[in-house]
Amino acid sequence: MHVVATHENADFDALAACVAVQKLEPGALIALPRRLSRAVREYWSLHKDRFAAARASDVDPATVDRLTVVDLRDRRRLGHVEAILARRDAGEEVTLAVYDHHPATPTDLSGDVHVVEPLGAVTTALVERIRSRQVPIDPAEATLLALGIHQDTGSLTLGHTTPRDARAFAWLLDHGADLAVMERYLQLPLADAQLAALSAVLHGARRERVGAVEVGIATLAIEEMFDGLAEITAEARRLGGFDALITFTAVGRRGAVQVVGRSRSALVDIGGALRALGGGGHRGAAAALVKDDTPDAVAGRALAWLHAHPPSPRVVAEVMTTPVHTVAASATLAAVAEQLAEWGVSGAPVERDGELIAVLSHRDIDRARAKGRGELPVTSHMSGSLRTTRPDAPLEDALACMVEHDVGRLPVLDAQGALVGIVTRTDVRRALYANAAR
Ligand SMILES: [Mn+2]
Repeated sequence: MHVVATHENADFDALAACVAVQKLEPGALIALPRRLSRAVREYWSLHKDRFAAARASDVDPATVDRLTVVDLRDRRRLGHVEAILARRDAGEEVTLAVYDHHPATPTDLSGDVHVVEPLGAVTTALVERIRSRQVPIDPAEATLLALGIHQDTGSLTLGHTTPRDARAFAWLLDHGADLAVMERYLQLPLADAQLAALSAVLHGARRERVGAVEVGIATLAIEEMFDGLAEITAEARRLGGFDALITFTAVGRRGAVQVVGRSRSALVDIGGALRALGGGGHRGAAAALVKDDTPDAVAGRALAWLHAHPPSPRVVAEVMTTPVHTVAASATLAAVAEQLAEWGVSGAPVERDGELIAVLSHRDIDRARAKGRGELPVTSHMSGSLRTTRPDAPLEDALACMVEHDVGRLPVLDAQGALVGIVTRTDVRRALYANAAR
């Protein structure tokens, strides 16, 4: 018998990949883990009669001669099929296929068929095979496969999304994937227990400075495990404006701590921090289950890892323009316009007696000259208050300052107050787009 297995708390990418294997290999049986994520459980209760599946615990390991694992390959997280893997270790005829898109861990399985690619969703790799082998799929199947890609890529917006994910998704739309059904399962309203936990996380999270970013740490204690801790962590990170948020939830009295982390993946490698706790995941989304410990102790270990691997966001000094040309407060607007043209810049800080008093832009000057005031000194047309930044300030802070005060140039002052550079909209944009591509 051919069995397809995936990780506990199966999400749509995991379930979709199982079904995709079944499309490619008719006769394969999906061996479900003990827990499904909340949205997948809702989906499954309405669709289970469409697919050949059983609980992994109901599968007799002695009957299995082929095992395919999808959306993971870390053996520590495959306890529910461990008996099958043990038979393979013992030299019995069990072939193993692996389809995954997670970063490597030391306890990874190596399959006879081994497909591991850095895709946004592992479902993408399987959809590509369905497509190239021209395996027919119906709209309901297309919808499930599209849900897998949708959920694991944050609807094609998360940093690890690839053009291949988008192409596979488009192909599924061509094959009848239903957006209304997808929306239904991607936008489940929170249950009461989840709303209470979300509010507790938002109110109780403490903000920890790690390097130049802010990491939220929230500890919770609940009587019984409920679904959606991952959704809550993701929502709380977004709503609370954290660069990363990790929730540590003590479940019941057994001393197990469920850890869920979410981050802006370009900034913080939350997967690395949670792998250090024995968990798994991506840079932006990860989870771990730690037994026999307390939330505070586990939080301490996660923070220690992050401090040892501090996120290094780009700082102003990396992108600022230097040296800076300044103009004298006593100069006329017309003279400054000439200077700016000569320097090839569109604005400059204004100095009086060696002190920075304002920033003048080409636009300010054009406006004044249009009213025939070109011969007035620059001090007559300086608008707004002076905003500055520092060389070691995170670029995000400089960007926030520009947006909040609607200014296009920030003079950069060192700790002694000396002007060492200037950062412009162009500089910030260049860094912003390069960052997104990383
Ligand atoms: Mn996945």
